[in-house]
Amino acid sequence: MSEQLDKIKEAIVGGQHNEIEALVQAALDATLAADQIVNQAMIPGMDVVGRKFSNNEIFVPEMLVAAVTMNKGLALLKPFLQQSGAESKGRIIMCTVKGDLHDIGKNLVIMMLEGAGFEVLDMGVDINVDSLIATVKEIKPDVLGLSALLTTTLPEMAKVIEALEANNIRDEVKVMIGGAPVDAAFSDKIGADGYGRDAAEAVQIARQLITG
Ligand code: B1M
Repeated sequence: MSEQLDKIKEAIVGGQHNEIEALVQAALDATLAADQIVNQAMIPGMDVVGRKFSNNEIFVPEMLVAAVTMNKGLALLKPFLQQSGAESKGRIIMCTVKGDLHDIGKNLVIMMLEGAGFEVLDMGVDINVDSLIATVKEIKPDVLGLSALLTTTLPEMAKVIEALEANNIRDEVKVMIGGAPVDAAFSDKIGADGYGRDAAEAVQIARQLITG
């Protein structure tokens, strides 16, 4: 069992995008759970990629191929991560903040939220404050979810909250934040309503924020 997870992790690290689907399918066939494949093989693989990048062992192109590999694997797992189909538990807008192109974590959070019955509008990546405010006014979501992976884009989250206040709509929407450099202290500091460490926690926080 762990050999299969090891192979998937290695495929992510090595950017083996032609092999990942067969490996993931083989793991599913061996009755490994989708969340186990994601949390015990794919995300740890991305962490290795990040460490290698920090150590100058690999560069942006390799990181990009690892991301392609990850996305292909996740696409195959998506139906297994989403087995709800129940009526909407609430409406959520999700995006990655301005200046930040990382979307794998955001997409994983969206998959889990949808799987838990939330209706999610994915605005994508590199979303500026003005278009976010306009969309919040139009869609009136219960929760606004912001993702950031770069320390340089974290301040964008605070800007969004300031803009909600300036537009007098701060009380109308809960703000949930997440991403590798985000923590509870940062969330408190900028006045967010909740912080999710990972996709599973994001679902719990969204539930709490909506049900009160
Ligand atoms: Co970039 N990158 N990257 N990258 N990248 C990191 C983030 C980095 C830590 C790598 C490193 O140096 N070790 C580093 C940031 C350093 C820092 O700011 N301190 C970095 C850098 C520097 C860069 C560039 C600047 C590199 C360059 O060009 N010189 C550049 C910036 C581009 C930009 O955004 N403007 C860049 C580019 C890229 C690629 C495009 C090549 C690619 C992204 C492709 C894509 O996303 N489509 C990429 C990748 C793949 C990574 C790493 C290796 C992996 C990220 C990832 O997908 N992780 C990353 C290193 C790392 O994180 N280990 C790195 C897996 C994902 C499932 O986890 O996104 O953390 P994560 O999401 C988690 C939780 O954080 C949480 O739940 C998710 C599931 O558990 N979560 C939320 C996320 N959002 C949430 C929202 C919530 C709640 C929970 O509520 C709303």
